[in-house]
Amino acid sequence: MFSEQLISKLKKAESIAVFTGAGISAESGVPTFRGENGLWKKFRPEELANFDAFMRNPDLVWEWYRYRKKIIADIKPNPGHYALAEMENYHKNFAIITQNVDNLHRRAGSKTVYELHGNIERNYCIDCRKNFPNEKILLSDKVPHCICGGLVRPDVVWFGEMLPEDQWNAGEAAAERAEVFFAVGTSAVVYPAASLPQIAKRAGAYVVEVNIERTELSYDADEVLIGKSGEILPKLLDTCYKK
Ligand code: BV8
Ligand code: ZN
Repeated sequence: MFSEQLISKLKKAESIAVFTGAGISAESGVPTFRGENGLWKKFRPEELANFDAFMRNPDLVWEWYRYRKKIIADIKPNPGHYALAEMENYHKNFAIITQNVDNLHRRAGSKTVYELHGNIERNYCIDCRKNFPNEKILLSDKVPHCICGGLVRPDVVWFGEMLPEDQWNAGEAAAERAEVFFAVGTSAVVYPAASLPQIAKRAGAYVVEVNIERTELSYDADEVLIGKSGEILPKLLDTCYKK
């Protein structure tokens, strides 16, 4: 299943970067964005995951995030997340660069995780930026208000918003340094995150895609592993590290 080239590279690589999207959390029960039962199917990103939509209809946008917060509160990491957390111990530099906002990589034990699109467990006031962790806000279906009167929003990056500079810079540096760069469970359509595989490739990385189907990225990847990340990543761990 894995090429000799990949196995030998992993055995001696110092720096690895793993770029993940909603697909790595699919087997944990988190709906993806663009799959059959994808979140965006019912809603389009323009409708909900942007600041104007929030200002126009804060209760609707909050309702959608409350629904997702509840899903995420009940789920747990899957074997794919755990395999990555274990792989980290075998390399001097190992970074997860995720587009996901579900915090599952950290919950699986990954230590170096860059969250490009924020974290749905965090919220802040749009006026005074006071932080409100989920348990702090009664998850009422109406949008919560800060003590200063401002609306409270989820700490995720909406369309048209800048990515957190420190996370993007660290993620980009990890992609440039990687000898092997994995892209796992992403449709690679959202920018600037989707430019990371190109950045890694240009800097000389061996690019490996793990997905249940081919994507925009497959053409440029050095190796495409078709299958579920929850099955492929534990196999990769056994084949490359345990033998
Ligand atoms: C920016 C957080 C500008 C919120 C998200 C036109 C109008 C407006 C904007 C744009 C435009 N054209 C381009 C843009 C830029 C825009 C963009 O890229 N749009 C795309 C859609 C064309 N980008 C932005 O707006 C970004 N900001 O550009 O700022 C700027 C510049 C300068 C100064 C000021 C501003 C911000 C983008 C961040 C948006 N936020 N999420 C939330 O979560 O609610 S994006 C959202 O999509 C999620 O973060 C998600 O992670 C991300 C990408 O989706 P994927 O993770 O790839 O998930 P998807 O469902 O698509 O795919 C899942 C994959 O998994 C599939 O391939 C499937 O086959 C696979 N899979 C399924 N099961 C498995 C599996 N694989 C393995 N195993 C399995 N079991
Ligand atoms: Zn406030």
